Amino acid sequence: MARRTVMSLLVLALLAALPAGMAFAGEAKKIIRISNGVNDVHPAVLGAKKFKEVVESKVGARYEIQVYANAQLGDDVRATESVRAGTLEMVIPSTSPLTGLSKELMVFDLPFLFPNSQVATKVLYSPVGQRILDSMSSKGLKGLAYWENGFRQLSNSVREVKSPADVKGLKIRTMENPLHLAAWKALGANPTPMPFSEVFTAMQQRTIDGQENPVVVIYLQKFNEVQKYVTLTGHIYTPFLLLMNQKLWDGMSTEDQKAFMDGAIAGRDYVLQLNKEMTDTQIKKLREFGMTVTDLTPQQLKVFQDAVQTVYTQFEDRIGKSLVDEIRAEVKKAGN
Ligand code: KDG
Repeated sequence: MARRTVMSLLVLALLAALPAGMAFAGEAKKIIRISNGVNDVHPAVLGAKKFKEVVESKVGARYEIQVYANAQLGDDVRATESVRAGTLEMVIPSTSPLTGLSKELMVFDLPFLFPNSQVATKVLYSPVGQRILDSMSSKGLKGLAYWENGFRQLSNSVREVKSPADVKGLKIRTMENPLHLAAWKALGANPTPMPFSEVFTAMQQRTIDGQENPVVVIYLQKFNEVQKYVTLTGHIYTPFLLLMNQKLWDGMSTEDQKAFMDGAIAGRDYVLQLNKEMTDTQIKKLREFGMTVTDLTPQQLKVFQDAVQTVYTQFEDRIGKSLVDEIRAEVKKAGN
């Protein structure tokens, strides 16, 4: 047998003996870029860094995780399209701007659906929550986990809001989501959808009066510099999705997939912990910065809840009535 043929056979035998996905010394690591729209002090980005730490501690010989904040690789919709196309590896969008892709995700946009974060996480981690996450695979996206974005609160630069009457006529930025638009219209606002990266400038230039986001976003993105009033409406709880290109996931070894799942869960729990730790202190700090932060009484909150009930009937068929019922039953179960 020619020497060259013997050499080739030896190389082939060596390759077959290597565990799947193992890299040769010196072989380039696979770069996994994760995109998010918030800044690098936000829990989602810190969670992504935790994900990096865990994944690289297990399979760092083969993968390098790179975290990109501030929508550097595109806002939620664009970055998610890049992940689907395979030109970006991972993204952490809110569910709300992705409802054009999956109408089932809109179930989480129903106002006042979850009473608190514990119930929300129980429902998200339940079989029905997992089914919705898994259904992303039909869109070319592997859903690794739900992470918490959180309860959204209204901020604005015009007046203190205690009732829907105070919302009347305010130009409020919403995420790109028809249900959010309908809910704010029902409250009397003049809502306008916009990607997250444009929100600060729009408030600064007064093209919008306000926006709605969890306290950690309002505080960490320094919205207090361009907004005067926050009302703790907690009107919608938005999850983040930790998504990967499905083909990339399918091509990974079981060991690598496990390392990525471990990282996803560690990141998820870290985000929950940070949100919990940060929210109350940040409300205090926003007050110290001179913002008027308004707590609503249960009666005041009920007026908001009643005013947006119409969106349930308006969107039930679009989301799927059986899914809405299933989620509401799961909410009830989780609250007991
Ligand atoms: O990538 C995440 C953020 O861009 C976004 O989802 C944050 O809640 C958000 C918003 O209001 O757009």
